[in-house]
Amino acid sequence: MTSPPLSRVAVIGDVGGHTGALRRELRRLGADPVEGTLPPGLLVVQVGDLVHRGPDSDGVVALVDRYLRTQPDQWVQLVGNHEAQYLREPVFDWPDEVADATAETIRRWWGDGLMRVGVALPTPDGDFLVTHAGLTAGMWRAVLDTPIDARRAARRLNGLVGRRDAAVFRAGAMLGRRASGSAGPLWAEAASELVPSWFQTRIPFHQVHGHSTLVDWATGRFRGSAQIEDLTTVDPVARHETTRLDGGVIIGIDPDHGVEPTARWRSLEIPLAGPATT
Ligand SMILES: [Mn+2]
Repeated sequence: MTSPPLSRVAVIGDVGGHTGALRRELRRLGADPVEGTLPPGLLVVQVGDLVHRGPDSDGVVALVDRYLRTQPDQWVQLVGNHEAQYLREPVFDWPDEVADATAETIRRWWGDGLMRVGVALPTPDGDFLVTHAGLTAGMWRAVLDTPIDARRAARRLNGLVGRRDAAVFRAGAMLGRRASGSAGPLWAEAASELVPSWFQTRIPFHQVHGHSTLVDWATGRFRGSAQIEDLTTVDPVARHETTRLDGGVIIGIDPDHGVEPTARWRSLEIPLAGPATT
């Protein structure tokens, strides 16, 4: 049996244990979260941080596990720093923990290669690289050896797993370190590390990331330098932030859910021009 080609992608930002918010968005995209089916032609990419903050991390992981089991060609799951807490020695304190079975599911995804570091998406507007926190210029240069396209970048990022884990999991300012243009793809902070890292270097392809935001949505104010604000367009309804750089755009899509879910947010929907690469 052959499936129809995938014609569109929805990149879903951080979920943070909010099953209701994830189900609602999937339903809007034409999925049936009860039956666990995705509409033909739709690829879902979730950027990681499925768990913690909200009330039902276990439910979120179970929901995603169902899609990964039944429609693995239509769901790309990326790893976030919150999933990483269950893959290695925890690097930060977090008040709530997922159930043992949920932690096992997260480890199984990682061990089976069902949870990736990055994915490349060809679109009519050029190729996008999607990672949890974004690919910094320092990581692109020193660890990946300056890949010129998103497909190579995704392959090299995923190829680091098990060989150069320290680079994959490299922390940054969010763990109290000095802001670094070489922070890793699970940790780079958008305002202080990711976006500024590309100011001196032409960005070779577009990027989408979750993990952190340029705008403090509680106040509506930008974090970081005035330069970032000048280059960035904000969609407050979708909670998307698009920064135009020389060579491409960086789009942040973290809805910034807290203990309560964000009321209004959306996935980033883009037409697909070819198969995704991991
Ligand atoms: Mn994160």
